[in-house]
Formats: sequence, C-alpha cells, structure tokens
Amino acid sequence: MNKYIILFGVLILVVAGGVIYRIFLIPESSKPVSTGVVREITIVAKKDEWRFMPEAIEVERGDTLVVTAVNEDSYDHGIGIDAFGISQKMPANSTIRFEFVVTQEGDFPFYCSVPCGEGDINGMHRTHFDMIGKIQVHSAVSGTQ
Ligand SMILES: [Cu+2]
Repeated sequence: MNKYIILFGVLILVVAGGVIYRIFLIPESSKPVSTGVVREITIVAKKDEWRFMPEAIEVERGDTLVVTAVNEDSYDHGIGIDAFGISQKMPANSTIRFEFVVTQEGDFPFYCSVPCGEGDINGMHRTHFDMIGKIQVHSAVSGTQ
C-alpha cells in the first residue's frame, strides 16, 4: 500500500514539475503562441524546373499557414518541413492543401521529399536536390498571447 502512495507522490511531482516548467521556466522562444493570423500560401513545383516557387516565405511565429502546394509536373514530388512535422506527397499534376502553426522562430528549410530526377533548364542543370526553400519565421510583433 505504501509504495502506491510513494508512486502517487512521484507522479504528482512530475506533473507539477511539468506545469511549473510550462508556466515559469520555458524559454520565451519556445512558448506556444498563436497570433490568430491565417496566411494562405501557395508553393508551386514549377514544371520541369526542379524548383519550388517561391523559394523563401516570410511569416511570423504563431501564424497559421494554410499551404496550397501545386505540382505542375507529370511526376511526383513531395514537400517536407521537418521543423513543423510536415511531410506530404505531391502527386503528379495535382494540388494538395495542408496547414500548420509556425511555433518556432528562425529559418527552416522545406524540400522535395520524393526523388524526382533531374534535367536541364535554361542551360542550368537542376536536380531533385535543388528543390529547397526556406521559411523565415520572425517574432510576432504583437508578442505572445
Ligand atoms: Cu524531388
């Protein structure tokens, strides 16, 4: 019987520690935020260019991004944004939509997550590995909520 009381006490300590951390100790840059701003963003995999357009996206931390990802190619691509747990297939000649909240400040890459070949465009050789871009997340002007 006594060991259950000890277990319970440990459990309470762990939970209380977590609550205290979340409220008082968590670094400002890691606090969950929501600006309430919803940004519609379109990312296009340009036909036979092995390029995402745009290659740079600027947002504020706490924004909700509603992404429309268009694949103009007759072969599959994908889009991965590791920092925000995004990995989506972009099937040939299709449009997908997904959304997420940018919870962290900084520069985060997005990239093609499906091997998609290579080719020459305007005298430039481009490949699957050139399909990268970045999301620049600034601190929200309005601060945390
Ligand atoms: Cu690719």
